[in-house]
Amino acid sequence: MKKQLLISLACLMVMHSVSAQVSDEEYARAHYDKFEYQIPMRDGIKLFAAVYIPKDKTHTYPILMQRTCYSVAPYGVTNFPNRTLGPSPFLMRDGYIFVYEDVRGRWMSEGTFDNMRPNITGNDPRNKTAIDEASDTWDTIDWLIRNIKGNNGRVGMWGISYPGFYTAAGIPDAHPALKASSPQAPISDFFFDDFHHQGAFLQSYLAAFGVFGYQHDKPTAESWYDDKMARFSEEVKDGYDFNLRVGPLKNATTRFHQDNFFWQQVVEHPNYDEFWQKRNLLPHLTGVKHAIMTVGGWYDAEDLYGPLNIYKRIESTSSTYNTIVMGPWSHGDWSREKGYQMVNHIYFGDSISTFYQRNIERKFFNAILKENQQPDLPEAFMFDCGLKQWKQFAQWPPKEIPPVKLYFAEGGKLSLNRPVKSDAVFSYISDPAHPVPYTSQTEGMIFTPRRFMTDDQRQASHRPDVLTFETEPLTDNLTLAGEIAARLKVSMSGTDADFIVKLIDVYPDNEPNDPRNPSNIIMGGYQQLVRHEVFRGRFRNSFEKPEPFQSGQVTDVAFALQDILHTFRKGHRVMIQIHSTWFPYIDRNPQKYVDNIYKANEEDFIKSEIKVYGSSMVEIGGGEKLNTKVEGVKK
Ligand code: PG9
Repeated sequence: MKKQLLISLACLMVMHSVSAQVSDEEYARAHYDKFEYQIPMRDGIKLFAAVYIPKDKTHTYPILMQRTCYSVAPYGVTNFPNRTLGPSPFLMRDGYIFVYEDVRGRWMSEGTFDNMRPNITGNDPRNKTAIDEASDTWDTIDWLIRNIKGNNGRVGMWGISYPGFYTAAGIPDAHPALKASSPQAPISDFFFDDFHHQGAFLQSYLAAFGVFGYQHDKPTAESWYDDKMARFSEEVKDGYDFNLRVGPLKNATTRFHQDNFFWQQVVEHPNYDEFWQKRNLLPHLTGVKHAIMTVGGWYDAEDLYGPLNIYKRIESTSSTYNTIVMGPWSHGDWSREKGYQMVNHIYFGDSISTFYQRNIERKFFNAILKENQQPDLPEAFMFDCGLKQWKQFAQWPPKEIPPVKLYFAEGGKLSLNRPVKSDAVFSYISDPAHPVPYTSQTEGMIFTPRRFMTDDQRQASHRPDVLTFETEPLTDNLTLAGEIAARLKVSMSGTDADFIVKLIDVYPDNEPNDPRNPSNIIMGGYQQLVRHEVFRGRFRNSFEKPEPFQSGQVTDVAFALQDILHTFRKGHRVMIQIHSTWFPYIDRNPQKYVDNIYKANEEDFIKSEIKVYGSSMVEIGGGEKLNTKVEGVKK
């Protein structure tokens, strides 16, 4: 008997080591069968879904679903993706029924696409005509539960970025079988994430419009917009120079997007009007009854507002299990493991994504969907990007970390928690013809910029149109946590302006270089971007009703930068930079007030002397809701 036991143990170990060596695709093919369905929605439109079902029929399984505008390819029941099924290899091996669905109007699904389709509040599941992403999610789940054999009646959803939005958009009026949703890097409002930051347009997204601005005329497995993307031919090596030569955004319309319905909508709705407000998901996230785990990256250049505000909104309107995870990641890094985690030049640690996948995400879904338990996870699982360690908090923002106030003093000094005499005036000439580059590295016309989020700001520090303030070297570690408010007092010679505020971690001169850096960049004195935000000054009193500045009049401009958790180590300095152009990350403000910057003419772009008064300051943390005091957005 003992001999047999030993033999079977040896076989098991061999099988395990073999299974550990097979690729995710090979594992999926060996353990899952694939099916494809056209699922009818309440209005008769059919949505295409690819369903992967475990071959082992001795168990029932939860359903884990992703809804996407980016295609559920590969199409065909014999074709499997060359990556894991589901959010991670761990969950694929734990056994789930994985469902991927093309959303309405995209790829193999019928219907008409709408960016961030507005949610119809209280959309009664039996209402036959009113459809939105919540009703499509409800109808899909109802059909799956009734038609997919071997499911255990419990459904989870996950998705990153736009699929993160669809996960969050499925939360209102959720189907009773939906028990666990994990919106990851979710978009919540296109006026504050992706295409805009607080009213300023992200010109670096020009090349992305092709993906979202054309309807397909019928369900198709082939891309119908590739030719539109080709307009930004890859030989554009320097996006700064290319965009500067494009000139005013009205030229972008004629050159690239004349027939792009989404571009036309962006151009015709430059303010936070009803078009954008009804696409804001946050007002609909009330009375949530199932478990939510929102995930994001501290260095996510595309969707940072979304995860933080979806978590906070649900926390303030619902009593359900609601948690947040924020790691040292760029957009979607947590779904990939390269062995070590870097964002541009900055190293954060080894196997951080694997830690998250195995110890956080897997625990969340298995506890709720398999064990019908509440997950043993903290309210906020947050990575301190300065200490490079995970921290757990009972609430976010944390009240236990004291707030920090930063005041601007003469001589480029930044005063820590000590107000300075406020009659100082700092000024610069902002010239749209010579804008501040958003990155120290040349980048072409990319889908979206990412590396700049931890980029070195030394080149910006040397520019006369950038105000730079920094503390003395810290005598002890200083942790900054939570929301950030910039409270500026400004005046200008023009009648409009943007304000970019940046929080920067300045490394000591003796900081060693990092061998992992392919560019072997000098890390001594590196000025690492920690957090930035852009604010289009015309929206200072209302995002819906912009106002010009009165030339020469001292005016308050207060706005929120997104949250951080960053310990500035002993010997480092804290730095703040302020400037008014950041190109081509954001479009240039003419600095002469015009009703619609997308239609401004060359002659509207003027130099402007910007003054920032000494009573300005930046405030970090303290737990109170700084955002609500400064963002001026109707929830
Ligand atoms: N949020 C990402 C994105 C949306 C729209 C344009 C460009 C990027 C994403 O879905 O990947």
